[in-house]
Amino acid sequence: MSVCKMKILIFGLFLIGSCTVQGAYRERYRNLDQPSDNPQPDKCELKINQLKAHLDDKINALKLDIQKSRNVLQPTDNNAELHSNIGVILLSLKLLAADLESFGRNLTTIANTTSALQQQLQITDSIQNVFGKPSNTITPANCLEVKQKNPEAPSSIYLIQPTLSKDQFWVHCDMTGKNGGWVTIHHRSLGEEDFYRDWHDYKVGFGNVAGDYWLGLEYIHQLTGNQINELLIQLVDVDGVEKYARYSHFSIGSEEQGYALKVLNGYTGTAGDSLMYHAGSKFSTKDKDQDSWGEGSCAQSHGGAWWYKSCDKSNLNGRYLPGEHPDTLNYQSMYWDSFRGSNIGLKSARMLVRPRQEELMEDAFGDTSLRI
Ligand SMILES: [Ca+2]
Repeated sequence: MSVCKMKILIFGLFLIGSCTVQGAYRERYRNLDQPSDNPQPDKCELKINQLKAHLDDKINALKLDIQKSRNVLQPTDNNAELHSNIGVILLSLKLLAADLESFGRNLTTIANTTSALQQQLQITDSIQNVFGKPSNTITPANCLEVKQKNPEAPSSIYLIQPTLSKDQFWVHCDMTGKNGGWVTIHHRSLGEEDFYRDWHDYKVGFGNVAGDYWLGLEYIHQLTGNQINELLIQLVDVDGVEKYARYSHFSIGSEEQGYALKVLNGYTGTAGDSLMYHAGSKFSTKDKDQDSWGEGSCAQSHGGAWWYKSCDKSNLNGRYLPGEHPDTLNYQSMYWDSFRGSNIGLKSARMLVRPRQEELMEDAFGDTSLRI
């Protein structure tokens, strides 16, 4: 074969190879440049798979071209320049083929990722179909934040996450009147829930958040442990008389601190102060005696769970015994000493907390719009 023929053949081979490669790239751009009227993951995945299959065919065709070239273009003379050109062109074709293979592998990865994304979207859709779409905003830390974000928010059950809490949890928020934003931590008005329970139950809470319930010491700590809160206690006796006790400063400690009533101050109200006696005391249950009565267990003796000292001037987790009861049951009912005494059980009681704010303290003093 003459040098001239060889050069033409090489040039032709180069054109063939270039056309094959350029065709493959044109095909790629043609596919990728097509307008996407609906970029859904399933359509993207289909398109990628089609493109990959097409490129695989092109790569295989190119490999065959290269192999044929090797067979045809084996140098037969000692033209060093020609040999060198052949070598360079073959090497370029090899590199192009390698690039295409790499490109194909990347497309495979993209296809797999797209498939996984599609599955995630399907799972998310399923969850949203059951629970509704989540809010784009951060979960409120307490009911006051719920109220501030939406002044028209009604009294209801809301999901909150205090800054001390790792998890979200449901609470009842009282949004009554302009001074709402209270988290209900304790509520009894039906007497259907057993409140004579152990430490674990008082720690994690129990009852129906929409009815009679105890929020749980751990949650109360998370709500009140790192900021000044106020506490509102609402009481109703069997005659329907309503009283309240309000404390401008309220906080309970951690479990390591026995969920002690570590901050309590600033009483105002109409029910009288029957809680200050308990300030500083740890919480006690029937199976965890942390009171200061050395001879016995206040929780067992008085049938409840409270910040017993030795022992109590209030017992809102005591037995549900509305009205007057015999002396043998003295101190055992849900009572508030400065309201109706220790031998008359109340009909309803609620305890509510919210972050303390000066303007709310002034406005809400004696707020009669709050109802149990
Ligand atoms: Ca004791």
